[in-house]
Order: sequence, then C-alpha cells, then structure tokens
Amino acid sequence: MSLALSDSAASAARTIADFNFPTPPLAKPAEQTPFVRGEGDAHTVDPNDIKQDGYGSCAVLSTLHTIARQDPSVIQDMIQDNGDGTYTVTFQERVEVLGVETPFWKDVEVTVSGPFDGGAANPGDVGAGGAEVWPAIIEAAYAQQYKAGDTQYSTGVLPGDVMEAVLGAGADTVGAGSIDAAGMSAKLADGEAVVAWTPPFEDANGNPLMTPAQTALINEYGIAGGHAYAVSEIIPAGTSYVDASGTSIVAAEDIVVLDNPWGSSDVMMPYSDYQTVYGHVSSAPTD
Ligand SMILES: [Ca+2]
Ligand SMILES: [Ca+2]
Ligand SMILES: [Ca+2]
Repeated sequence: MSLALSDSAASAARTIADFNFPTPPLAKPAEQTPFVRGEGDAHTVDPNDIKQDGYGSCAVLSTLHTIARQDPSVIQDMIQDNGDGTYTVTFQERVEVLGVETPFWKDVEVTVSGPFDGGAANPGDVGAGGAEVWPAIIEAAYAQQYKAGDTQYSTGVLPGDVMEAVLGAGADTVGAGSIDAAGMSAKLADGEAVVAWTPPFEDANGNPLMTPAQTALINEYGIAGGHAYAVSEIIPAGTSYVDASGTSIVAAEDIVVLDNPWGSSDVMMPYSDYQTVYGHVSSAPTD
C-alpha cells in the first residue's frame, strides 16, 4: 500500500501503514431493555411509558396505551428478549379455513433487532438494566409484519387492526357519535381497549376541512388532526376533577379523557364536544 498522505519530499515515503491511528471513541449506544418499572408506574408496563417520536405510529402507540391501562400483562407477555439485541414479539392473527375467517386466532412471532433510536418511540423509564423500549419494540415489529417494513409509518394504520393483532379479539369500529358517554363508561369499566381518532383537519393544500365550530373546539382543546388517542376515562357530570390547567372543578357535563401517545398534549373535553370533533372509535375486549 503506497497511499501518500503528503506530497512533501520528507513524508512522501510514509504510507498510511506508518501511522498508528488511535481508535476513535465510539459513541456507546445506550443499553436498552424491554421493561423497567419506573417511579409512578402502576405496573411495569404503564401507559406513561409511551412517548411517540417522529414515526407516524399513533394508531399503534395509542392502542398500546389503552391496553397498558386495561391489562398491562398482555403487553409484557408478548415480548421475549432473546438476549442478543433481538426481541421476538407475538401477534395474533385470525385462523382462516379455505379463505374463510374462523373465530380462532393463532400466534405469529416477529423478531426485530435493536437498538431503537431516531424516530422510533422514545424510551419510557430508565433503570439499572437500561432504557425501557417496549413501545419501540412493538412499533418496529408491527411495521415489519404488517407494513412491509415501512418502519417509519409513512402511511398510517387503523387502530382496530392493531387491537386485533395485539389482543387476538375482534375489534368494533364505529362513528364517535354512535357511543354515548354512558356506553363509553361501560366499555372502560368492562376492561375494553378503546381508541378514538380525528380526521385530517386540512386537505393536502392546507385548506380547512372542518367547520368553524369544530375548528373552535380543536383550538380550544389543542387537538391534533389525523391522530389517534387512547380513551382513558369518563368523568361523570357532577364529579370534581383537575382540569388541564391544574384547577379542581366540578364537571358541568360528562368529560372524556383522551390520552395522546406523544406522552403530552392529552385532551379533556366535554363528551358532546368530543363527538363533534372525533371521527371514529375502535374498541375490543382485553380479556
Ligand atoms: Ca415502565
Ligand atoms: Ca413509566
Ligand atoms: Ca426516538
């Protein structure tokens, strides 16, 4: 090898082999681990572990949010740490016989490799074992299996499809106007996973698609368009609660709590207003 590093006479004979390059310090990747029980976690898998980042995976992460609230063991049981930086995620798919769906479900295993960084869901808690990445593991596995490897979710998915793949149970999807506050309360009390989502608020050219009345609510409550939220709670009229500004007030009407998979910008609003702005809602039993 005779690659000259300099054209000066003195160094012309020196080749790259003469230099003893120090090893550059490698950026040490943060250790990652599926699960960490953090402060404030009711269970190791807690809805507060979910922090959507740059990928368009709101349907996956809001579905995981509602399941983490209703039955966190489902999520803990679906991830196996293979100990070599890979993780195997078990989804459920309907058994079909001769092209016809049966009421039965089968396990489908999907293996993905870490680390999960960039636009992947951010870590939840950090513990001695590393940073908690169960949301990013399932986010990656779902994309690999059901989005032909579109790992960044450049196109979205439907919450009902994610529910079925995680829970192995049929999901119902209806208009937000079809379930009243009492019906929603009953679903949540029954342990159902529930996700509601908004239509796009603008068309591709930035023209508004919502009425002025809807836009006023969107601005008042800080709601994102084309976005999925976990439906977490119904606060019945007459009950006192702490609103988004931290003030304790008595609900004048039924209030719905919609948790944002970003891990921030959650929404609390009157149920009737929710029905005006949100488009659809999917639900499925967790047991
Ligand atoms: Ca946790
Ligand atoms: Ca946590
Ligand atoms: Ca990230």
